[in-house]
Amino acid sequence: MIRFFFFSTIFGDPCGNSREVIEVSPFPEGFLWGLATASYQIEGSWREDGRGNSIWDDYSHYWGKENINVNGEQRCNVDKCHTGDIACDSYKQWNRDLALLKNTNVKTYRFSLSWSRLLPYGTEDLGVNQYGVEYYNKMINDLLENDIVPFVTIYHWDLPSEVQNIIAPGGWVNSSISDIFADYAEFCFRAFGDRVKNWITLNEPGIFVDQGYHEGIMAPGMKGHMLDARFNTILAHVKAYRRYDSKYRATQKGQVGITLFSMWNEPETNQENQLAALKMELDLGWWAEPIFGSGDFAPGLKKMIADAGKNLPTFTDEQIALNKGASDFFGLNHYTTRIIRACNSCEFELEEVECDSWPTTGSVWLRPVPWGFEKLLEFIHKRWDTDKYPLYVTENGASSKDDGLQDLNDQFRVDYYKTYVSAMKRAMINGVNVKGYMAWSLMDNFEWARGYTERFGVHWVDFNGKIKILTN
Ligand code: PNW
Repeated sequence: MIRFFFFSTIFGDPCGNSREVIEVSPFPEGFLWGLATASYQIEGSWREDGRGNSIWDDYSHYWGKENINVNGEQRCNVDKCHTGDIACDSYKQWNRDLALLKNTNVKTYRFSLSWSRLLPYGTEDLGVNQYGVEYYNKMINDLLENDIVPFVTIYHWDLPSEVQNIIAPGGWVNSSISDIFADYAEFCFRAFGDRVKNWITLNEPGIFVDQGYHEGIMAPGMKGHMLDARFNTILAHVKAYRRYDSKYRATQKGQVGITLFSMWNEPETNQENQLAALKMELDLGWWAEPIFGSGDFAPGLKKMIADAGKNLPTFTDEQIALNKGASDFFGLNHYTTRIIRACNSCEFELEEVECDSWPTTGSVWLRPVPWGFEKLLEFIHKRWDTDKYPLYVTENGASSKDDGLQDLNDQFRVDYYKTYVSAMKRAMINGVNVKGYMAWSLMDNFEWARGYTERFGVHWVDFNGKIKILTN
C-alpha cells in the first residue's frame, strides 16, 4: 500500500512543500459515491407553475439605493447582476440531469427541495403547490428506478420570502422559525419519505447565517445577527429530527442528519494550538457539540464568546436533552484549510491566513490543501465518534473562473479530486467511518453572490446559449 508522506508535519511548517501520493487501496463495498446540487442554484423557472418567491429571488433582483456606487452607477447584490431565474434550467430539464447522472455512474444524487416551490407561502395551511410535489416525485421515482439513491436536503438557503418578511419577520433571526421549519420538514417527510431514506435538514447553517444574517453578503443581506440566528438553526434542526423520530421513523425507517461546513484550521506554530482549537469550536463545534456531543455548547466556546463581550444564548435543560444525539449521521462539506495565527487587534484574538505556496482556484476563499481534509476527518472522529455517527462528505470540490471559453481541460479539478479523495481514504484507513462522498457539483451553477462567474461543475455549462452542457 502506498502511504502518504508530507514534509510539513515533519518540519512543523504548515506552508512547507508537500508531496501528494495517491492512495490506491479499494473503498468498502456499498460506499456511496455521488454528485450534489441545490434547488436555487440549478432549477430556474422562478415564477413558473406556482412557485413562490424566495429570499434569493429578492436578493438577486434587488438594486437598492445603498447599491449605487460613487459614480451613481447601480450595483447588484450578485456579481454581474446574475440571478437564478433560469440557472441550469433543471426544473424543465430533469431528463437531461438524469442522463448526466446515469452517465457518470453515481450511486447517489444529493439535491435540495425548493421550499417555495412546494409551499409558495411557506406553510402548508397557506397552500401546497402540486406542480412542485410532482416535480420532486418524478425525480425521486426516476432516481430509484435507475438505482441512484436520493439524498435530499430539506433546506439549502432558499427561504420563502413570505417566511422571511411576514410569517417570521427576520427569517432565521426570529425565534418562531424553528417551529415553522420543523412543520415544513414534516411536510417533506410525509410527501416523500416513503421513498426518500436519506434526509439532510439544513445545509451549512454556519455559512448561511454568518454571510446572510451577520455580514450581509448573501441573502437576505441582514447584518449583526450571528449568535441568535445560529442558535435558531440548532433548534430548527433538532425539532425537525425529533418530528421524524416521533412520527415517521418507525414506518419510513430512514436516516436524518445535518450538513455542517468546516475548513481545517491549522495552528501556525505550537503556540497557536489553543487558538486553532477555539476556531474549530466556533466554526464546527457550535453545532456539532450540542448535536453529536454533550447537548450544550462546549465550555471553551462559552468562555470565548464571553471573553469577547458577547451574549451566547443558553439552552434550557429540556433543549439540551433533545439536542443530544439528534442526528443519525454527520454530514460534512469541506473545501479548504486556513492557518490560524494570534492577533491582538482581531475579533477573538486570531486571524486566518493562507500560504502563498498553496495553489489557487476560481474562488478566493478556496485553495487546495488535501492534508487538511485528512486532519479534519480525524479530528471529527476523535471528538464526535464517527462509529456512532457515520460521516458522509456531502460536498467537496473546486472552482475555476469563468473565462468565457468552452474550456474542458480541467486537469486541476481532476488533481483536486484525486488528492482529496486520497486524503479521505487515508483518514478511513486510520479509523474514520466515512460512508459516502458527494462531489460538488453535478454541473456549473449559480454560485450564490458570485453568480455564474465561478464554476464548480464536473460538467461545463454554457449559460449564454441554450444551457448547453458539455463533458470531456
Ligand atoms: C457551499 N465560504 O457554500 C454551498 O453548500 C454550495 O451551495 C456552494 O455552491 C458551494 O459550497 C461552493 O461555494 C459555501 O466563503 C460558500 O467559505 C462560501 C463558503 C463556503 C461554502
